[in-house]
Amino acid sequence: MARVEDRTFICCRKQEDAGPTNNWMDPQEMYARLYKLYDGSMVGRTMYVIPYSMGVIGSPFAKYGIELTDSIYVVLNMAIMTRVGQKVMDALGDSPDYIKGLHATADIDPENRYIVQFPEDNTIMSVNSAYGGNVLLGKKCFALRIASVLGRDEGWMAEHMLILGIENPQGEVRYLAAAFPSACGKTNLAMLIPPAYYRERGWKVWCVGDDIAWIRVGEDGRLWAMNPEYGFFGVAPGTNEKSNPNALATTRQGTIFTNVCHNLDDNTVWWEGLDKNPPRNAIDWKGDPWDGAVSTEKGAHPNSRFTAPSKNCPCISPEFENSKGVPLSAIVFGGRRAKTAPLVYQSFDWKHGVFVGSAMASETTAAAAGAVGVVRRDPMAMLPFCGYNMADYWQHWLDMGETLGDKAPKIFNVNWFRTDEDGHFIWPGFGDNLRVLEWIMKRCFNEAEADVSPIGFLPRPEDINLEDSGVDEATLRGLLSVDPQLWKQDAASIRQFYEKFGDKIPAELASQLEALEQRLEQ
Ligand code: SAT
Ligand code: MN
Repeated sequence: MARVEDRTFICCRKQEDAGPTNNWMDPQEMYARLYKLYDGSMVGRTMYVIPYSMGVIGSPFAKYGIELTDSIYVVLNMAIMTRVGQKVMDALGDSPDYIKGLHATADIDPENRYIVQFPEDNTIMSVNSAYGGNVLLGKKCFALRIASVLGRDEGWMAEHMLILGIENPQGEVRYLAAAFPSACGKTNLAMLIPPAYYRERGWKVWCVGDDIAWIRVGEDGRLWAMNPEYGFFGVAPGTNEKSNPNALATTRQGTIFTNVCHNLDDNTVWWEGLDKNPPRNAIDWKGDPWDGAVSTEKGAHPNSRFTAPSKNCPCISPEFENSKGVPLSAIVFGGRRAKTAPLVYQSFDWKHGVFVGSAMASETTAAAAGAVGVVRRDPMAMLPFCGYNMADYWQHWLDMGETLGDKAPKIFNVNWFRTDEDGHFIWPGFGDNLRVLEWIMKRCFNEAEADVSPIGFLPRPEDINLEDSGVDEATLRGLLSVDPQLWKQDAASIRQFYEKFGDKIPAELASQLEALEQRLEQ
């Protein structure tokens, strides 16, 4: 039903290379442990061989994998999420240059569940799980954990980012990539529908990807991002005609639903937050009879999913199949912060932007187990997905900035989740987030002003278009306010987080933190 971070390992020879935020075990020890679990586990089952491509088959930026599995569920999901089949074998030819993946369902025993990356062997092994993120090995295991290591070695970046294009009334399309921790609405932002005011004036938003971006320096010296996936693996609960009509439309055909509620009357699916008419004659996600009018249990699992082909999406970008990807004007980080982070700010430059990404954080919500309002650091939304030492990963970001020079995209931070004294969200979010993205894009093309603050460049309230939004300028002023006391606390918590990495912390980030502390004092 979910990824299991405590059972996910990075097994490279030196523990230091996995870093303090990954589970580690010596590769030989781990192989020995795993072989015992795999031994005999597929007896009597069907072995499936899935050749798959991350990226457009045959393109110089594609990378290939072969996954062995005993699960037809994995086969059918992989055939939606990635490009699969003979064409991949043809493109690969005799080359040994592919990622080896082995998945065995075994007894789905949580005590013996392992999701293991061997970055030095280009190998992934997964056993005793049947959940997408643990078994569709092209996704988090390959396209993020293994690929982040390949990116470090080969001079590119594998990031946990959506990619979208914003078309203005002049018909220019400008692209951004954005990283958010889970439960911050990445898929919704990737498929954003502009508010009526914007639609009437010709604005459009194009989705290139909702989860993973492979990013390279192009021939023109700019950063180009492509989505290596071929489908969406989206959370079902909460997806509805208001929150994300494009996602709903995407699931109208060729889609696999996992752990949702099955309406037996009309053979459709249902989940909490789809509409206010739960089915009466249904089977819940566990397979038991379920009546939405009387049941106190959930019909769908909170992490129930749809697996849908990207090409079904009404707003899929015409550049989706462009193997080079799209040129990035902006990189956006974000999180869920009730008070600290303003609606949007821009970093002073690339290095400061890397600092902002390294300090990314989100406050826990009531939706997850544990205390509410606790700050969790999730740098670049990569904490569970970086295949090597996170401090080295930050250094790689800094190095990429050196390569890019003045062609580097501008880096921003957004927070859609500021709350008032009663805990209500102040900013309307969803389609109205385009108002913020418009300012971001204008900043990238020197078309908008900004104020200097201790944390970065802030929009002046008049720079964000509030026409028809229901938000007044005083409210916006509040959303953009920066409380130095809260920021001093945050800086202290960043300092504490950095200590985990010892002297591996890039000197540049240590001095960025000091500079922030000094600006706050002033
Ligand atoms: O990790 S999954 O791929 O299952 C879903 C996600 O967190 O994006
Ligand atoms: Mn994700």
